[in-house]
Amino acid sequence: SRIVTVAAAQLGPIELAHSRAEVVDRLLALMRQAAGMSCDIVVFPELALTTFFPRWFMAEQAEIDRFFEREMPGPETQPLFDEAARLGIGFYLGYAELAEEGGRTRRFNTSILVDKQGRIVGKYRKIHLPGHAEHEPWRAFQHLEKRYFETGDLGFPVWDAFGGVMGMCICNDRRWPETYRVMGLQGVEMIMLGYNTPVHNPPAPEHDALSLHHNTLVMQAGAYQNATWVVGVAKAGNEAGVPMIGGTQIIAPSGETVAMCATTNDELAVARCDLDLCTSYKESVFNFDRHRQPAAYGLITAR
Ligand code: CDT
Repeated sequence: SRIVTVAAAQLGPIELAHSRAEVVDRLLALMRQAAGMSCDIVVFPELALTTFFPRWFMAEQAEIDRFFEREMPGPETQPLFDEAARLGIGFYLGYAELAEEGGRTRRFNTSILVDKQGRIVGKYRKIHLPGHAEHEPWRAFQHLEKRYFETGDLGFPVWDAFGGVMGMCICNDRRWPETYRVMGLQGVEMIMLGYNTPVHNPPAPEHDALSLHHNTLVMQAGAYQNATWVVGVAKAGNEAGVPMIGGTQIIAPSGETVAMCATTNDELAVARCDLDLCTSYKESVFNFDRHRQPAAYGLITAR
């Protein structure tokens, strides 16, 4: 067996007034709890350093850029890397990334994977950006990811780390089977993802009562159909008056949830994940080389 002990570190709300230092202190507390439970890695949510700012329309770029990190690690996030190295624990962290690339400023909804020595081993930029690009005042709150971020340009890579094949995605990506399959085709054994999901979806309020069901449904299906562990981590609770789902959980390659948070606050769900549990699925029902029929799937990439 190849055991990776994982802590899914759910966060309760982060308010607009909370400083980066206050949030990093919460992340450090969860990281220390995880290390105390002999975890190899702690997984934090999407945009884990600030409130979920796409819920507000902001016209001034300077106002928007307050929520972005210009360097990673930067002065306020360095303590996470130092403490991870000291404790010998890795982490996944979602944050808003501002990068100067090709002579222009680019903004992405990003996650990184950091090893037990505090070194960044992987970076992912969110590909499926939900919501809208223009101010829609009829909504109770905005979801302006299409305005504030560019579509990720790094694909869905996987990394050899923590004794296995690791992958990342972010929030809305988890609803799309292609996300898991592209990593599945690279032999992924554990997909880590963070999310910020309002209970209420303004364009489709008829789905609201099913938000937790859909969360579990897509992650369990992705895990089973691709013979991989999935670690899904929420920023939850009533944030700036907007209720966000919890439902943080760790899912085995069988599709079964093996650990789950019980609250919508800062809380760890911990599981000893045997990466070798992927093998029987990868070699039988989901032996891709034997059973997939890519010649019949052309339409998926044709449009
Ligand atoms: N952050 C993020 O991607 N949230 C979306 C909101 C739902 S829009 C249906 C999500 O897919 O959870």
